[in-house]
Amino acid sequence: MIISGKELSAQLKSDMARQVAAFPEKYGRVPHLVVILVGEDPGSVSYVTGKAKASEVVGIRNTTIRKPEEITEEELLEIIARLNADDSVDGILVQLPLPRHISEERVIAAIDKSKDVDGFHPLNVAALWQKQECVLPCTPKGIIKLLKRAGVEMEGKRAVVIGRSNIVGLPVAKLLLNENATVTIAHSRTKNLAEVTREAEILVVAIGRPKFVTADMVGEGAVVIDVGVNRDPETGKLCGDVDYAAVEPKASVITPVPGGVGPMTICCLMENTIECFLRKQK
Ligand code: L34
Repeated sequence: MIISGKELSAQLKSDMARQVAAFPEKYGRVPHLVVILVGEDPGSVSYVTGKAKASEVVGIRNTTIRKPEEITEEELLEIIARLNADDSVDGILVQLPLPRHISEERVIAAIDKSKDVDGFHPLNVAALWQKQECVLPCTPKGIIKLLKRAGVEMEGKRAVVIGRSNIVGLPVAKLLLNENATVTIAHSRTKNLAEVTREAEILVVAIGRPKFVTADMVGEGAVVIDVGVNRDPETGKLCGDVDYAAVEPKASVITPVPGGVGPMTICCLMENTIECFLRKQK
């Protein structure tokens, strides 16, 4: 079974569009998301464009601020301070990665926690790990939604996450734990990785290398979630971290790239923006 993130995200966005359509009358305005893009990385440009398009579909106001690669950290922090103080802004997202002369850590920490639609702010991350109310990071949230939609029971299952980034690996492991899966976090330096991953009933791959997961690494009937967005070095086409053609026959459930986790990330960003907006209304 192939789980389409494209299809599920389209359904969820149309539900949200109906919800948001009632906001002008109820609250006097619609949610407002500001996305900041520094530089011209083609991948980032494409994702930020996807965020603007999804906003349009859902009926969220979107402002995309594009700044050149050479912007200084101070200038970027000033923009964030201005958006923090602006009551008409509900969500602020700075597209990552940033150029090397800018500290991602400082930039993320500068965003007001109540407008942190990515769920990347240290206070949001702490709240997640302490089981307090928080904004859930978009990609991990989208993965759990996909698994639930596919009818995958997580409780009691052995889940293996490959990757330990702040954006995906660590939070997705935490969300799987919250669903009562037993979680192993593996990474590029895990010894005998294939032995570990073959035991996984649910395998989440977020390592960022094309065709990293080969058929011998996957157990028969496993649920495989591919978070990778890479360019295939041979064809130049978008591909995941999983050798899809080889792994698909062994998997009971698998997400494609494109059309799997990516669209769910954007869909959950829309949800988080609405959530931040609603928290401000009385
Ligand atoms: N601040 N930076 C911040 N927040 C995020 O949530 C992200 N991420 C990651 C990179 N940097 C970020 C994204 O938006 C990755 N990411 C992302 C979002 C959407 C898609 C992929 C990655 C996506 O829509 N992928 C489509 C294909 C898009 C294409 O053709 O280029 C897919 O079907 O997978």
